[in-house]
Amino acid sequence: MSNGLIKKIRSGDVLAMAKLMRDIDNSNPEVDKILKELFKFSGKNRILGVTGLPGAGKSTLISLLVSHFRKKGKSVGIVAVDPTSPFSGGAILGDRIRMKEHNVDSDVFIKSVATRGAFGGLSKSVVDIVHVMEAAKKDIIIIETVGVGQDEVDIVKIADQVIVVTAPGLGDDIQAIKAGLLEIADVFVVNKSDLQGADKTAQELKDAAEDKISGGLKPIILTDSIHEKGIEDLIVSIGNHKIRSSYLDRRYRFEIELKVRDRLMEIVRSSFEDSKDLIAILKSVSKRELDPYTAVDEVLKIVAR
Ligand SMILES: Nc1nc2c(ncn2[C@@H]2O[C@H](COP(=O)(O)OP(=O)(O)OP(=O)(O)O)[C@@H](O)[C@H]2O)c(=O)[nH]1
Ligand SMILES: [Mg+2]
Repeated sequence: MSNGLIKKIRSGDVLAMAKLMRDIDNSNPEVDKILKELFKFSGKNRILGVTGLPGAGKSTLISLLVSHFRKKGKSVGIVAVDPTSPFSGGAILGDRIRMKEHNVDSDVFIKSVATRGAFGGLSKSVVDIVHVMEAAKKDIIIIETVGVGQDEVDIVKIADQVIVVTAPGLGDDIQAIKAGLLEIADVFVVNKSDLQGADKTAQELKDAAEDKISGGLKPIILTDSIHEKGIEDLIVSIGNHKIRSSYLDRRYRFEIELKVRDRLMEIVRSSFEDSKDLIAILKSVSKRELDPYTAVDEVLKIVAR
């Protein structure tokens, strides 16, 4: 049964992919079995993380990248985390329409993931969805996320190249970029270079990056996504990117830590429902016979058994 499904996923069957991703969204327990099988296909395709300030033009930029990749005959998977604005741009819209018409095969597969929902659900869903896209042989997988919350910043750790996008006119833009993003960026894009202040934004970014980043300044590329300027430079930078030898270590360490955290949380939560030992610990804390700090040690001893 799962063999048939895996075959379909491998062939990029849109319906099979969409169904599996829905099961991932709904934390269907059957899903892990399939994902285990799919793992052998992971770690071979390009994964780009596109993050940065809200409204900087990430989606517009991604649409242009996608149309470039499509011209080169590459298939693309996009994971959009909590998209506030839908994708625009002929390339993607065109493919979306084609997707609807054929419904069996598509070269651009877009999946939106909502941040609202279960604890830690965001990163877990994205990690699993990317595994499905890798198995479905998407040559390039792009993760779009707003770089504001910690979860959103962390998730780009699964990308082999991280593009941090900013733009002039977004207020205290550079300050708003988390230090963590400056660290994790492989390339910076100052989009909306058609607007006043783009050079100033680039300079501020350079200063901030020099302050915060050890080991070499990362490239800063100016783009104007509306008039399609500077995109070539970004494409070259993506093409030339040397994936760090430590990339897969970083990626899978993040994935394992995430899954361990989720699993532990689940065990602790359900234990408070049905484990006499945990309930007893809780009662002791409520009666103030035990402090919560000692309680943590006790709980960990029990769940690690
Ligand atoms: N002037 C100008 N406007 C742009 C440029 N790129 C994008 N925009 C506009 O900026 C707005 C936001 O663009 P999006 O691509 O949705 O930005 P985003 O970063 O994906 O936004 P969120 O996903 O909501 O964080 C849209 O109205 C775009 O048309 C550009 O290079 N110049
Ligand atoms: Mg967007």
